[in-house]
Amino acid sequence: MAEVVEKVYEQVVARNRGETEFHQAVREVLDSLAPVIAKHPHYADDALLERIVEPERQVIFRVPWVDDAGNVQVNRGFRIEFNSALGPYKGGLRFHPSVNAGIIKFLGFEQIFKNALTNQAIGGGKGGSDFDPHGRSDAEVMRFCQSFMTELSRHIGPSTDVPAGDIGVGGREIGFLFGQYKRLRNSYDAGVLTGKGLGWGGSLVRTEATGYGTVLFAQSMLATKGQSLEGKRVAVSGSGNVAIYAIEKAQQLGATPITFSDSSGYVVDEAGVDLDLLKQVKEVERGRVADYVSRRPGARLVTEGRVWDVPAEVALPCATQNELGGAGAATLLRNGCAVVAEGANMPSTPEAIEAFQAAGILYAPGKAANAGGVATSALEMEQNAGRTRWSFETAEAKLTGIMADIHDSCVAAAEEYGRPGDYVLGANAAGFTRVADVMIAHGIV
Ligand code: NDP
Ligand code: 2IT
Repeated sequence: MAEVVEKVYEQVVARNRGETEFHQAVREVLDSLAPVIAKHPHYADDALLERIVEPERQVIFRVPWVDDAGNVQVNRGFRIEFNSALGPYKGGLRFHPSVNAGIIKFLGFEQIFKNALTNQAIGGGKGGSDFDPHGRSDAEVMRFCQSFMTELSRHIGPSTDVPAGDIGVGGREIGFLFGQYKRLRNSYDAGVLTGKGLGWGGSLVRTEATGYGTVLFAQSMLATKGQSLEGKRVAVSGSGNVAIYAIEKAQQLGATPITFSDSSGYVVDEAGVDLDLLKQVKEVERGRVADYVSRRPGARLVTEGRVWDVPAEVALPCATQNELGGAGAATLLRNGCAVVAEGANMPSTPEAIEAFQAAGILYAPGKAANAGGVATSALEMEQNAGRTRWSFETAEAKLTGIMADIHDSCVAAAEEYGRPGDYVLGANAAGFTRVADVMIAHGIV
């Protein structure tokens, strides 16, 4: 059976040359599927595997815009509409200089299975641009977003494709994107984007959802061992949307987050992160982690090595792909780390995952642990369609229920395919079978 998946993998590498992140994401899913296909061989019929690794549509476009100095800048925009079996394509937009087709494809591929795990009616997609918002004025970001949306608007819609935020895309960018979409279409389609502001169709809890969900997932994993987050030291990477609200929920559950980072280094705050200060620096001032240290006695900035060098019982990688490698995993394990839950997408390298699984610690892949963000986006779509607004408590209760269900689906699938406690197999198998069953029902499309 392994040959079937091997052949599909080789084809993916041949067809998508040099797109190493995409190869990595496909490899992980296909490896998990070997036992699924051995038990249910019909999932390999009718080229289903070959179809699921091939995006339904890929859009790549020019994004010209004028900077504050009057110079014309040209970026590249992407939207990969990967799979619409379960619902409209759904997934974020990433603005970061590293963005290329392979990165958007890996994110779109992961999104298919993540979205299936939420049990909501959302397909998988992803988009973005190699535009770097760091150091750009609000006016520059607005002009970029308007140009980006002028092209993207041809391809999206509340029942077709519904983008949201990701790295470099938050409330400010979603506002500019929505304003331009509304102007171009002359239509107030609130459900065309999620992560909107609360005054114009946004959902309470969407801002917090990814970080909160990641910590709730870690708590569910610990509960299987009769433990909780109470009193545990937590190492968090990143200092953006996901990291900030992972820290907030970990604190609410009695844990002590002691680190965060950005691309300039990481901060260790042994007294526990001062969340109000972190939000002020990152969300209000759009500053760097050094700005926190300069105002927080006892906190230190480290510019060598990785946040994983700091001893902690729980690790929450919340920055970017492949930020936690084999060396980081070895250090975490040596220092007694017993739980890793991924707030970011694919932050652990294959070597790191192998080390966590060999050590038998609790390890949750991003497509399960960070699904709370997109799940709450689907709740936002639901509110938009019903022209209604839920309270914070209602939305948070729904998020909590969804994260518990995802956890239980992963546990059940891992047991069904003979690897109890393997959340990678569990997430991939549970997500895949939901999508595959619907693809079969829809015929060869
Ligand atoms: P933000 O842009 O809000 O924050 C990203 C953070 O990660 C920043 O601290 C940034 O530092 C750091 N970072 C990004 N790229 C790099 C890099 N190449 N090297 C070092 N540090 C880096 O993004 P989010 O918090 O929204 O996203 C973080 C992760 O979570 C991503 O993997 C994203 O795909 C994933 N995710 C996000 C969801 C969401 O709802 N927002 C949902 C599910 C997953 P700096 O500013 O210096 O670049
Ligand atoms: O990776 C992700 O799941 C996201 N960036 C959120 C996607 C969404 O549509 O809310």
